[in-house]
Amino acid sequence: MFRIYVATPSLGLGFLGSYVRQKSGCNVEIIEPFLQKLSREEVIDKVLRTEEDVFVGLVCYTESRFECFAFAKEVKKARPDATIIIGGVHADNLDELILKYYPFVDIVTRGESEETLLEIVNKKPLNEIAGITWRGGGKIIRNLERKLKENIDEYTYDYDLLEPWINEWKDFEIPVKYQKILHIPIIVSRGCKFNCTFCGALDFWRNRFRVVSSSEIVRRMKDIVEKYNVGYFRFYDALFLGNEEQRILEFCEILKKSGLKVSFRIDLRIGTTPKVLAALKEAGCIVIGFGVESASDKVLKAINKGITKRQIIETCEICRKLGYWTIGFFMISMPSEEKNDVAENFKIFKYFDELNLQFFKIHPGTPIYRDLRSRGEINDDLWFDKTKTENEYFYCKDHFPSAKLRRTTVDIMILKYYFLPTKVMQFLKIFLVHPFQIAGKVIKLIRLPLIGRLSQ
Ligand code: B12
Ligand code: SF4
Repeated sequence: MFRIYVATPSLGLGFLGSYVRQKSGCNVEIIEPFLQKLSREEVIDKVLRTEEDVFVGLVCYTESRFECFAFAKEVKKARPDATIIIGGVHADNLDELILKYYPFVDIVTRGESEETLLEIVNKKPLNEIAGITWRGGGKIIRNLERKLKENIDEYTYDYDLLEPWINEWKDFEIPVKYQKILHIPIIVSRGCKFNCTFCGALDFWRNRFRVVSSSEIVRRMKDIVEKYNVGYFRFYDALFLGNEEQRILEFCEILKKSGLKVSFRIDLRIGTTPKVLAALKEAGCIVIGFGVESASDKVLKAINKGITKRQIIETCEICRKLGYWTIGFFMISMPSEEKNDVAENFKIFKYFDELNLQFFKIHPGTPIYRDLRSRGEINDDLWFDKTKTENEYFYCKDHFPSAKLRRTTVDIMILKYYFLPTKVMQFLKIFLVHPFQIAGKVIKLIRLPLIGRLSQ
């Protein structure tokens, strides 16, 4: 199973591979071409050398969709007997169209896919497998939806599938002193209880939020520390433990009692209470990411973020007092945003230790997309027309005024931010430990446009 050009090991593939291997005993190989530095030809060669029945699964994100399909096409050409399976968040919404546009794709799995993939690999008749869209008798057939499991403790992630290169993975957004210890990515929940209009999480996880029990999370952490001598966990959950106060306090208590001494990073909501922030700090949390998106109350309201500029500042100040390293995730070109709203963002950057800036892009399955589609202003052909990819940023100009801002205007604002004395000092410190990382960032800074390219 493989995925294209992403620096973080795929969490989805890890869960799928682990489950299928545990339940069927078949051989599973996860290929991360980017992390393993493998060329397209080398990956295809691996497929060609496989002697048994070949099931080739590909992750499909909106951003990587064209590479994903180009790859699938080449694999099918090289190995016509291979079953090409596409899964992941982009495919979930466009299953039938993907099969219509791309004859080399055999099956699209919709939503959570551990059970679905297991049944495919076990060769259950395709018409009996819930949650797939496939080809049968010259037609595209959409089977019934798969019911989600209540308890996700059973879905585990076997890191040995990522050996030996898992030890090379690093979270570069954190303080330098923590970059010397071994890192590992982890995720312990599925879904989100909020409904920001630009996000597809609610739709993809069928309006459900599920989380692994706190005692099981701590057991997994202990196990990973014993096996890999890891000292730093990056939790990739959209919001750590759903941002539920009681659940987080219980987790901190169990972690403390376990005697495990590790550092970790999580994402939380702006407005999280001082009590929760203090408990997490005591338990070993050192870095918190906040999905801020904008510092303009008007924009925050338009995207249904449910937070205010005042709360952003208050939460950052509490974090500063507690000694956290904070990362602010911002987006530019949001609905209703104008030039002065963008300027608001720049005023608030100083409250964060690290920033992650992106230009807003529209995605299928999001409330914004559905709204525009229902008004006839956009249609699904967009996802299949390569000439329109750049337009994903800007085609909604009438609705998103700041999308009209020239890229260079925003890039200059960013450059000014990165040349603030505090930022220059921070870069210098990191340079002493990781010269190549900083050299890479500087090259990216010089090569405008900047935005969206500064994150990992
Ligand atoms: C964690 C996360 C990340 C991590 C990814 C970690 C990783 N390497 O896996 C990081 C921070 C790297 C990340 C980056 C981005 N992310 Co993100 N991310 C998430 C998040 C918060 C959770 C995903 C999750 O729960 N994973 C857990 C596993 C179990 O789920 P999964 O990966 O989806 O895999 C399951 C199924 O999708 C399916 N499946 C997946 N792959 C395959 C392959 C096959 C063959 C099969 C059969 C099935 C299958 O089965 C898996 C197991 O059930 C979601 C939001 C949310 N709450 O859902 C957004 C989300 C997935 N991300 C999103 C986006 C936009 C991005 C970025 C483009 C952001 C950016 N502008 O840079 C990047 C690019 C990602 C990329 N190209 O890889 C969007 C996706 C929109 C889209 N249509 O593509 C989401 C939905 C949030 C949103 N804003 O709407 N992300
Ligand atoms: S952006 Fe984050 S908080 Fe908002 S719905 Fe998506 S995952 Fe949830």
